[in-house]
Amino acid sequence: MRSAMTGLGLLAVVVAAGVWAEPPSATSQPAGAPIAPPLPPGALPKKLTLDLGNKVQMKLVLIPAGEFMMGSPDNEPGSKPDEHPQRLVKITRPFYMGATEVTQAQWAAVTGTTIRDMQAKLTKVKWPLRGEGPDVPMYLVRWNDAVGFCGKLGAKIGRPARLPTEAEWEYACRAGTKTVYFFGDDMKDLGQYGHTRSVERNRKEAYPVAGLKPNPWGLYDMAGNVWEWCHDFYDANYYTKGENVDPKGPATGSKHALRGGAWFSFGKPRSAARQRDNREDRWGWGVGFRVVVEATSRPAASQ
Ligand SMILES: [Ca+2]
Repeated sequence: MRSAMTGLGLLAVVVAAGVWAEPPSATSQPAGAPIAPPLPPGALPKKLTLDLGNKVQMKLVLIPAGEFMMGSPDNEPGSKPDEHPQRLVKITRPFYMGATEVTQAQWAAVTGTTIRDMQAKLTKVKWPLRGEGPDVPMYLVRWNDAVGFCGKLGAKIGRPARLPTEAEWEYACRAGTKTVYFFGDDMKDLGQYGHTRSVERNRKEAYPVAGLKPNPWGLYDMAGNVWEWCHDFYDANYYTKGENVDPKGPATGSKHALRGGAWFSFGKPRSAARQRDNREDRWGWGVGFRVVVEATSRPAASQ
């Protein structure tokens, strides 16, 4: 029955108190592309739960529009030049962000493939699996793999899905905070919020998602567990160029931005810390992603 439903493109999307069925849209949209007028503040459900089939769900939380100071102050201990100067960035549209990193169960429900399938695709280094299970975050994904997942997810739910921009990621991570971490300035509290080897030195694999406390906006594992791909090409100097309203990153580049640190990181997953990569295998066992779904007044397919 479920496969027949899928064939008809009738996949239920559960939103807060309501349920509707809708046809899928053709593709995902580029980051920030106009989709539909945003609803007035307060009119959007605070949470979105997507039914992906096979009893697999994806929970997302509403991130409000707003503005924040992106980057770190010059005197923040451990900060890097690519986080400077701090700049006021405006996010003009609310959006839904995955409450967790995409899990292996969610990956399988959307793509029909497993982490072992992805492992078999590795060509340069045959990394062993570093955590396997339905609630373990998906990794061994290149940027293109993550974008492909978002496209399939968007088609499945009938709403545009994509990777967060780097600005959206940091805005959501900070969740209104101005401290080094979203939980304050003191690294000693990291163990309550983030999985890294700074907390558990001998850890050998990723953790199931949402095992620790979320950030103030309900996002889990924004510090640690797996690195998270962002939409943007990485450019250390991009934010010195005045791109301050819904910035999407450079138009071209050779590397993409990563955020948040991973379970094997010894470094400090400060909210402003940036990382990047283009290598297909080097980071494969520690890089995953979370998705953004556009918050629109109507499903994209009905526009
Ligand atoms: Ca993470």
